[in-house]
Amino acid sequence: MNKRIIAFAAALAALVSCSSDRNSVLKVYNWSDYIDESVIPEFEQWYKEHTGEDITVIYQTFDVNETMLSKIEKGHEDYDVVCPSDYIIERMLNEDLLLPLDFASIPDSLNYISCNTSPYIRGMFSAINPRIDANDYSVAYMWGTTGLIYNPDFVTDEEASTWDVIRNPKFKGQVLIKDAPRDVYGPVLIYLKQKELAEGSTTLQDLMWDSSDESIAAVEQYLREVKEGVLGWEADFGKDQMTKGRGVISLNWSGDAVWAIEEAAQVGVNLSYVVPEEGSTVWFDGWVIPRYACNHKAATWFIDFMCRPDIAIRNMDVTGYVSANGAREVLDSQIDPELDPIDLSYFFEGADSVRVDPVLYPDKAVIDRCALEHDWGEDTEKLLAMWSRVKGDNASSMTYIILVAAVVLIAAAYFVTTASKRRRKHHRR
Ligand code: SPD
Repeated sequence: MNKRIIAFAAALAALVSCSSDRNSVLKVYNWSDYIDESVIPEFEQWYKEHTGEDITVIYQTFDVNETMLSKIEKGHEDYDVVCPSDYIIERMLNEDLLLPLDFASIPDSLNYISCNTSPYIRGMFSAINPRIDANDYSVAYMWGTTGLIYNPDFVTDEEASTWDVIRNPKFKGQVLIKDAPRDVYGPVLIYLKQKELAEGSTTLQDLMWDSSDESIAAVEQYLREVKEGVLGWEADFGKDQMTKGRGVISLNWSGDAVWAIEEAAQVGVNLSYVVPEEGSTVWFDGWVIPRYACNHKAATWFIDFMCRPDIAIRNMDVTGYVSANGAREVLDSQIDPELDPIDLSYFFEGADSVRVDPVLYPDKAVIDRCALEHDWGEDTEKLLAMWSRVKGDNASSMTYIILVAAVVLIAAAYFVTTASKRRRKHHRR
């Protein structure tokens, strides 16, 4: 039986197993810190107002793409809407885990999907999967780059202009690395292949497909050196650690950078963000309806609601991430006359000189040195194994220290008790 038949049979079984009360429940599974949570009850009201039906949203979060994927891929969980990143959307399409989107049921006056049809976003979504157009199965939510948040009081702009700063012994114990294997692998490989990139014997795009044993081994070796100076492999606490001044460099996403820079400024900590000169990844997270979903109707309406420009602006303001929404009012909401103008014409028509935060919306020159990650299929296991080897050493040395400490404590307690028993015996005599 091929994969598609298995997936279809499983989906049929899932649909049959959807209980009747699922019509009034919508299960949303999103990244943590990735929404203004006040929009959720508003969606419930809006849905009731326009469909006459009650809906209760069960909202759950994840920190790592792979956790979310495994729940659906292996656990067949009945989430109605989830928000994977580009290369995971690619994989879910390859494994037939997504349902095509159909907004025909939503009245024209309430259909906000067209706001998300910026040619740039549509083009990038078409590039997600070379075989299947991801635009038919997903709607972009937020997007950004991978780069470095740094504290310019300790790290110079020149030092932060290269990925190699994460290995600089000067910053030992103050480096935070995102616990996201693909998002770390890409930049490190780009750094290691600078010479080949400069010579033209490889391209950024080629590197996004490079799952060779040789490249994985080179990245592993490099990360083992980086690890000497790592303060933490973080899923979501890096931005906070930077804000509190505990870290001075964080390999992170642009949205976390926007959040951290704003928070830090309020407590007098200076932070900046850069996409290093060697190049990086540009990423897109999009709403999808997994094959095992039970409430397609509410899922479709939820995705539509997320595209409403005022909702998109609120989600941006709370999370620091940049909406994929191409509506002019979204751009207008971000204009700040005190900022230098940048070229955003690739995203908003005619916006070749707009005063917006370049961390939020990367300038065209930054986008030109970034590439989209791709699904490696079964080779992903090799990457995940490498990642646990690199991080796992930490856990085992820590486990070892705890074990030794426990043995020492037990032995000490034993000797103290035995000695005091002996003393008591001696006194009694
Ligand atoms: N706290 C929400 C973070 C979501 C960022 N998604 C980035 C994915 C890059 N592959």
